[in-house]
Order: sequence, then C-alpha cells, then structure tokens
Amino acid sequence: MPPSSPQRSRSRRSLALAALFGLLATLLLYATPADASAALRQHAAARGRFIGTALATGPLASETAYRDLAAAEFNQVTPENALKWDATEPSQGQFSFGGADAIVSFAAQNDQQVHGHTLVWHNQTPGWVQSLGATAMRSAMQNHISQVVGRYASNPAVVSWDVVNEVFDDNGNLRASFWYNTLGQSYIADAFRAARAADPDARLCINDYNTEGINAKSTALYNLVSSLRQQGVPVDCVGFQSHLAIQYGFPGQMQQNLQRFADLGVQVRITELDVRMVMPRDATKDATQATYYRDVVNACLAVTACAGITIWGFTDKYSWVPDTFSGQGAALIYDQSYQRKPAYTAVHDALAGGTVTDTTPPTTPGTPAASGVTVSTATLTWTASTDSGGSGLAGYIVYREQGATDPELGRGTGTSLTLTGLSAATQYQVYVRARDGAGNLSPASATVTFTTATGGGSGGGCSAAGTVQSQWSTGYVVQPVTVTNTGTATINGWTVTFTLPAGHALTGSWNATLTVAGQTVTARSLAYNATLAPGATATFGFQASRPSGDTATPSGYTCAS
Ligand code: 9MR
Repeated sequence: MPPSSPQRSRSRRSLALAALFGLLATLLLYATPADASAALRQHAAARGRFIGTALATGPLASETAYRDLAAAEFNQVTPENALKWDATEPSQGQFSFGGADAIVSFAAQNDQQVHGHTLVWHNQTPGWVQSLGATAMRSAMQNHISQVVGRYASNPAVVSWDVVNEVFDDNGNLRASFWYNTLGQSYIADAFRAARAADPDARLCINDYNTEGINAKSTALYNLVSSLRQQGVPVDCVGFQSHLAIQYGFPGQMQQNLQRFADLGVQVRITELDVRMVMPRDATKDATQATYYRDVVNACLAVTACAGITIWGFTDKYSWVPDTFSGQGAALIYDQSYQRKPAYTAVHDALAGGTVTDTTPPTTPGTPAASGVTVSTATLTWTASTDSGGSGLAGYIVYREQGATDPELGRGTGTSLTLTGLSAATQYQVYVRARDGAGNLSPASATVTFTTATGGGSGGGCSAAGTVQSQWSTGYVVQPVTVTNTGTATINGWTVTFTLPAGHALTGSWNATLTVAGQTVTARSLAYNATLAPGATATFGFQASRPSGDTATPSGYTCAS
C-alpha cells in the first residue's frame, strides 16, 4: 500500500461511500464560495485527509451537544481511554469492551473511522501484567493484542492501531518501562507482528510525544522506525501526538520532520493535538494558540503522506490538561460551553485551503559574532530577523562562505548556534540566513571569520575504548566508552569515531552527540564533558539494534582532540 494513501477503506461498500462522500464534499466546496458553514470534516475530506477527535465515553453517553458536534465536525475518532489495557483486560483473560463498542458503533453510525489507542503502553496497564515474568509477559501481550485487535478485525470502521505508545523517554533513550526491563527491546517488534497477525488489513502505528520537531528524541524514533522496517517488522505509520503549549514555542522544522519519516515509506499523522496555555485565557493567547493549530494543520497538508490530524478532544469542558498541568488549560478548539474559539477557525480555514501564500522573505539577520572557539566548535550569535509575509519566522541557517556552493554548517530556531564538527586549525568565514514558515530565505548577513584551535600535536592527544555492557540477540548497549586525555595539555573538546557493523542502527545515546554517516559513527563531546585535563577521562554510551542472530559489535574506537 502506498504510504500516501490517507485512509484505508475496508470494503467495497465503504470505498463507494467514501467516493460519494468526497464528491459531495467537493461539490459543496466549489458550489459555495463562502464555505464558512462547511464542517471541518467536509474540508478535510476534500483534501484527502481525516480530521479526528478523541472521544470520552462519559459525555458521549450523556450529552447531546457533545455527540452532535463530534458527529458533525469529525470523520475519524480515537477512544481517549476505552481501548487501553486497564479498560479492556483489567484481569487476566477477562475482557470487557463496553466503552470501546459504544464508541465504535457511534463512529459507524456517523460514517467515521476509528483509530485504536493503544495496545502496549507503560501507563494504564494493570498491575497483574507488570508483575509477570518474561515468558508469561510476552504471551500475555500477544494474547491481549490478538483478542483486542481480533475483535474489531472484520469491522470496517476500525482501520488503524497505536501498537506501541511512548517507547522513548524524554531524552530519546528507550524508556526503562516494565516492558523494556522484562522483555528488552524485542517487545516492540513482537507487538507489531502480533497485531499484523490479528488483522492483516489494519494500519499499524508507533506513537510518541515531543517528536513533532527535529530533535534528539524524534531522531531516535526515526532511527528505530528505520531499523524495524529494515528488519521487516510491520510498522506502517508514525503518530506525532503534538501536545503543544504556547509558552514553550512551536516545534522546530515540523514539516521537515514529518517529511523525513514519510521518506522512510511510512504514513505519518498528527494523533493527539492540543495547545495549552497558562490560565487565565485571553484574546492574545487565543490568537497565538490559533496560529499553532493552523501551523500544525499546514505542516500535515504540506506532506503528502500525512493522513490527517486528530485533536485530543474538542471542548475545553473535557480535557486532560488541567488535571495534569496545574494552572494550564483551554487547549482545545471549543470552549467549555461548546462555543468555537479562534483555534476552530484556524483549523477550519487551513483545511479549507485558506492559507496565505507567503513569498516575502524575512529581513537580513545581523552580522554574527563568534565566541568560544575550540578545536572543533564555535558559538555564533546574531540579532534577529523579522518576517512580515504571514508564515512567520521559522529559524536560521548558518553557511560557510566557500565560493560557488556554500555548505550548511548548522541550523536552529534561536539567534545563537554552536557549530560542531569543525576541523582543527582551520579558518572559517560564515554567514547566516533566516528562513520563514513557507521556506523563503532572507538575504545573507555579513560574514564573520574565525580560526579553530590547534588540536593534537603540541601536547594534545586522546584515546578511546568501548565496553559492551549488555547484549541480546537483536541489540546491545555499549557503556562506557572511555575517553582519556593521553597528552600533556588540557583538551577542550574531543571527537570519537568508531565503526558500526552493517545492518546495525543506533537506538539511543547519552553524554555525547552521535551522528552516523554510512558505517562510521562520530561522537562529539558536550559542553559539560569537553574539557579534560591531562590524564582525565570522560565517558559516554549508546545502544544499537542489529539483525537477529548477528553477534557483531562496533570496533575501531579512535579519539581526536
Ligand atoms: O487523555 C487521557 C486521560 O484521560 C487519561 O487520564 C490519561 C492517563 O494516562 O491519558 C490521557 O491520554 C494520553 C494518551 O493516552 C497518550 N498520550 C498522552 C495523553 C495525555 O496524557
């Protein structure tokens, strides 16, 4: 199935209905110049996407206003809690599907698709599962997946599942959950295989938070998805939860992040969108919130393989946010009285194609100043650009002035950036350009020239050695890699390279920044462990996956300072 196919029709009947629905929606759009009255789902369908909401069983059973809006505005639903393990199998082998069935039948009645959330998670899983030994835990997991997915396998409304949820911790390392601690990383592949066996037609997703922009955690997720697919594990889709907050800023390079996952051949989707604020709510915060909603929808629309956007509920009357983040709330697109907020209009207009075409580049950034220059790093600081074209300032790119083609040295969202991986004793002439949300680049700033420090030679020098701390059939942990200053002068920054055997993929690292090019991994010191006096050591570690049965581990640790 092409990853760009936004939704899977489960039968000829639903295919025909979907086609008819799409046609009607399109006719409605083109027949009505002012389509402000069309619902979100009509605009989404016309763009070939879904617009979804999480549904809670309580208000679904008791409130007409909740039911009516859920039916009218959305063409996809995700049970907020009703399909989690504590709801579906509270005691071993005792399954209960009352809440889930109520949501699935509501969806079927309203021509909505259902996304199943979630099969394997470290939260909302009963204690009896957590206390099992490895063999019993693996078979309980497989049985749970088989029963829950199997129950809805022939139901055309239920089209996709979050098979595993939040397998990474906040640092981008595999989360030390009871799943991982008991079964090792293999539980992830096993869960996907069990889900595929239970419903060969369902789309199977991995879902996580704080992975919306390009960052260490999303890169760890990217590496894991890439490695699972290389091993033939049936991962069809990646869900980006998108629990955002206006006080923390919009994720950097969201569209590019979605695109890099799409380029792996998976479908991508926004799965739990909400945008919270520090209370009380006011018009300024509402306006900022609306731009976040708009920008998420536009990021998805700009990526062909992005199937749609699910908002984590729709009314501020029912949201997880105030219970979890004290003093914060108002994260959804309707207020507590079911009145539309500016965020609703933003989602509506973005889905309706109402985005302004921005062709105006940001203003030229100030001349960068260089500081903290070491053998391999330098920090640049400049004054900000502004953007008036409508799409907003998205960040900055630093280039090296080198003649015909100037290579990029780094990018970021703030007005300061530390360049890493520079060559020792080398003169660099660099400049900065600003970028807006539509991809327009500003003129280049004036350049700054600096020369990196001399490494090795005059009393410098370092060595590196890695120890395999633990390993299993499909992976291993190398901890510590010890870096020693073998010279007579203090080192300010070190770089260790080593060789990763073919077919292996990094799945996490700590205490250094690791990048991979082919089979060569480069580990660079961080600010807090860059400086080593003669004889002093620093350590870092990493984890990798490998093809089942392969016993090779990395080799050739080499240090440069
Ligand atoms: O919205 C859900 C809330 O009602 C539950 O109390 C909570 C408990 O774990 O889970 C919330 O949903 C979470 C989702 O399942 C996974 N991603 C984060 C969501 C917000 O916590």
